[in-house]
Amino acid sequence: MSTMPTKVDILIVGAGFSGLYQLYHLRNLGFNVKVFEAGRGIGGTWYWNCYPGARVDSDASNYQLSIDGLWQNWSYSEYFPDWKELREYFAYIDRTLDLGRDISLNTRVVAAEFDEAADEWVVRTEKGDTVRCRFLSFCTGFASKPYTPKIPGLDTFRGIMHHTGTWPQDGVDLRDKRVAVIGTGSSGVQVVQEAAAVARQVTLFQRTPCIALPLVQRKLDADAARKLKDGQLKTFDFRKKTFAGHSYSFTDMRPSDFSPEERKEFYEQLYARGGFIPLLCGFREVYTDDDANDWVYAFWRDTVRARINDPRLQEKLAPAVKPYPFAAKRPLLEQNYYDVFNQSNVSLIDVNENGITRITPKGIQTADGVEHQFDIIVLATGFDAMTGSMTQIDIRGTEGVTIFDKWTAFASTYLGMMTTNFPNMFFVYATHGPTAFSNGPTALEIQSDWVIHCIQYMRDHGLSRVHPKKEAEEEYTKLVNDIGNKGMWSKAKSWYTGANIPGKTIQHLNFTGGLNVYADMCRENEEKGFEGCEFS
Ligand code: N01
Repeated sequence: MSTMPTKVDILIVGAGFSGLYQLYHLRNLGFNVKVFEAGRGIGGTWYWNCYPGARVDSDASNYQLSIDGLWQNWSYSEYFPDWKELREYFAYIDRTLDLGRDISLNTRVVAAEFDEAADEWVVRTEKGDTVRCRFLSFCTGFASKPYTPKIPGLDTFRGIMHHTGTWPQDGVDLRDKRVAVIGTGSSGVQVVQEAAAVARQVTLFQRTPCIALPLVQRKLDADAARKLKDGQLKTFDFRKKTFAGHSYSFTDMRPSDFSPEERKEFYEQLYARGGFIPLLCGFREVYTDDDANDWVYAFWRDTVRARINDPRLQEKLAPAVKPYPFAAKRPLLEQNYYDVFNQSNVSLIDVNENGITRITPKGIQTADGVEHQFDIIVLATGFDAMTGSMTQIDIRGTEGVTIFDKWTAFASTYLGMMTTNFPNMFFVYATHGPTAFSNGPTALEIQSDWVIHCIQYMRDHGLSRVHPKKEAEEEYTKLVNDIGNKGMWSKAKSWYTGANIPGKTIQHLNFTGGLNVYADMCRENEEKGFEGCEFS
């Protein structure tokens, strides 16, 4: 791959979907662009998250870039591809678009400082290399800073212990092992399913039950793939016009339009279609109306309980009383998660009743004094999401302020892509974008197009510096938080609001008004000459 440059027009940090999309387009516009990637391979999330069972929850036709010449010759073999196939897709992107020559792998950016005299960023890597660039684009995603809770004795464990977000590239064999999984988010659920099939014993340490919807996996044979391809251009066009960037969206139907039996039948049909369909094609009122939310939760709970034999586990996994509003935490997708708890090799410890007191050399000790012995401990404990991907880097803008200093008390951005005092710096699929509420490729393409056009505009107008006006940033940040407050996201503790990280300010970190609304805002902003930005 690429040799280390000393100066480029644009430096992109991260070789996931966003980084590759931007590299391709900016290079075609004649800019000198390089990508620095911390991993030894491209793929971003799909490089790091190679834990057993890792799989995307967007469907095949939506989980791809819309670059012409790329989509025509690629088909996934499953409707919800796993990490291995996603890596094959990334390799295909690399080959087809000849991107590798501009990507430096194994190159972690640790610091960046804005040189005010030159209007340039000076970027430093972990190995001590320095590169100057006019524009700096963070394509570091929303989940690149893993979170590990400070459990006493963590470093004393003598078995194998890994966080799902930094899983060893050569894998860990779970066969016939005693496996502990801490965490019940998307990562924990996927590991449990996979481990249950091969491990001698799987013990899940649960703090909060997750609300997982059926994935409904399907193989995509040649005929199915051709059908998706026939509709692909329509999919790319339509997905930008929907709330969550998928090729389906809410209808105008309300719970009151249905009798209780019809309502149930309607949701059964949505469940049978799988994925996020029940979430995004059901009643929109679920997000604002307590009764509608209660009804959908009860439907989910009863459907799940019917799959679990043990009444104690029914109550643990799908409690009678809803633990938080339906969809207030990110819903996840499962294949046989609830069924595996009927197996004799799978058990659950509720840490609210019997907390983890320490990790020991042999396993995990709980409050009742029992030492549970394990060969492998899987930390599926999530991420310092959204802001963490950037605040973990020493980024210094004008006046010596770091992004960590600026965002620690309260994150503020303009359009979820720029922030004042950090000129010529962009970020996408991150803080204040439609990020967690959208299909990745749709959101990052909308945002990246805005970034690319802004850079192009500056070149065309002979400008060397841009940053958002303070008032514009304040207004946008207020909008993000005002819209967020109208939903029920604050009624659950999750990474949506920073509540999963002890001490982190609780705030709305995503634009929850809908990707379609966000896309319109970006388009109008661009039509008005990037209103709210200050150029010089
Ligand atoms: O992380 P999470 P994740 N003791 O934050 C628990 C994407 N993703 O990696 O709920 C015990 O959701 C914590 O408990 P609680 C996707 O967007 C996608 O699973 O806070 N438990 C929670 O259960 C996803 O939403 C896929 O009470 C502790 C879990 O750890 C996002 O990444 C796959 C604990 C963390 O869940 C993050 O998902 C993977 C403690 N001290 C990830 N501390 C796809 O399928 C934390 N927990 C595409």
